Amino acid sequence: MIKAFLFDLDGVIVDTAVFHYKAWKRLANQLGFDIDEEFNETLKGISRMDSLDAILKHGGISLSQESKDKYAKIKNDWYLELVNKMTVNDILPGVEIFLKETSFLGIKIALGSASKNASLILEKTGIIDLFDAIIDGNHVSRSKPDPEVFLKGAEALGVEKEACVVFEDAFAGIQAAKAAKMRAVGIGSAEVLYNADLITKGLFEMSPSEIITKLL
Ligand code: B16
Ligand code: MG
Repeated sequence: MIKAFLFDLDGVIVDTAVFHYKAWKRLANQLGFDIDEEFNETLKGISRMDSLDAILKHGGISLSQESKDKYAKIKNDWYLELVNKMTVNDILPGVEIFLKETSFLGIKIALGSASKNASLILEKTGIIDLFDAIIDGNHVSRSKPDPEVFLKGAEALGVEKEACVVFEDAFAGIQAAKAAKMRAVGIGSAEVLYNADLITKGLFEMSPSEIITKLL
């Protein structure tokens, strides 16, 4: 029996990866090096500080914790300039109808994101009320692939983990879902997300009922 759907944010509900990329690239350029789109792929689903550590390593730079905190804040301010311009038009195709149909089926909905800006993004895009629980980077101490974010989501919804389905676009996110003993739907390519139970290109491709049928 499936009772809850837990959604990652970036890459599943909205495409904020492009904003993260612009802001991180600007920071890297200010520090005297560059990052490309291929490197940016490795940052998907990774927390802000872990992303900064990976970028600094990529640029061969070592900084004190104080400087890292300063640069993480500068990047986030640039990122928020872009997030603050988001509207309903930034929701990925099929997402709104998928969430409404999920709710109609009596299935609970939670967000399970590494982002500390998740609530702001859901407010800007006008879909925050469709979520029964929001677990984000402000509520967890361990990043995906640790299952903490999804286990806390199930707990907040009052649903046992075996009855939860996770929707994720990042390899680390599918690993987190599997570590939580949940079913995982990968949004993206089967080559990258080979550990998912089911793969789809996006929430526009299958209805919630079709997904449940395929998973059971
Ligand atoms: P913030 P998700 C993740 O979102 C992004 O994929 C990742 O690139 C970002 O570093 C992380 O959130 C933290 O975001 O700086 O806003 O706290 O895919 O877990 O929804
Ligand atoms: Mg993601």
